[in-house]
Amino acid sequence: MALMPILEFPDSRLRTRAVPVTQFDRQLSKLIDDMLETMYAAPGIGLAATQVNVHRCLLVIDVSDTRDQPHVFINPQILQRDGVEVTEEGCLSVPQVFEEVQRAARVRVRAQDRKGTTFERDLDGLLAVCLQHEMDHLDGKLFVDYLSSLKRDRIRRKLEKERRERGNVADAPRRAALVI
Ligand code: GNR
Ligand code: NI
Repeated sequence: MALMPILEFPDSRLRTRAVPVTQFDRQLSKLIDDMLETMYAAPGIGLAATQVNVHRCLLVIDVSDTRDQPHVFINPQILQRDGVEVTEEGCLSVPQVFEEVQRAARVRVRAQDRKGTTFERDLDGLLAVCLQHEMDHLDGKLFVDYLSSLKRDRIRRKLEKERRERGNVADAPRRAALVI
């Protein structure tokens, strides 16, 4: 297993659109395990492949308090959205920034598991919000895109300044508190 570096806004690679996963092999299984390890270590409740610079339609989530209920979604598609929910979101690719975002409260998703088997699930609560946040990453979209351009520019300048002060070291230590 290995930790993978997480790209940070405004890195243009976060704008890449992911392409479908077609090979359900050992290499995919290792990527999933590395993404789960990276998500738990960060710590975060979700991670999209885009954030670790792998531009494939794949994401992992664990919203459990016990951090022992991993979910893997490969080639996810939302079949139905219902209701509206506003949640204060954070993102491992936009560290230390928390803002309210409005999303569907419930979603029906179709996806594949690590073996390639297709399944459908109804999600609500944080799991539904997190799935939508992760699926945005696969489309090259970030939660700050829902904010005003003024706010987004402020966030960009703040993160660029912090990065300069850290000396532009891609992985200088910075452990955030678990973002929920
Ligand atoms: O850890 C995370 N917390 C979170 C909180 C509210 C809504 C979405 C998220 S996802 C985020 C991890 C992350 O950046 N995933 O892409
Ligand atoms: Ni994110």
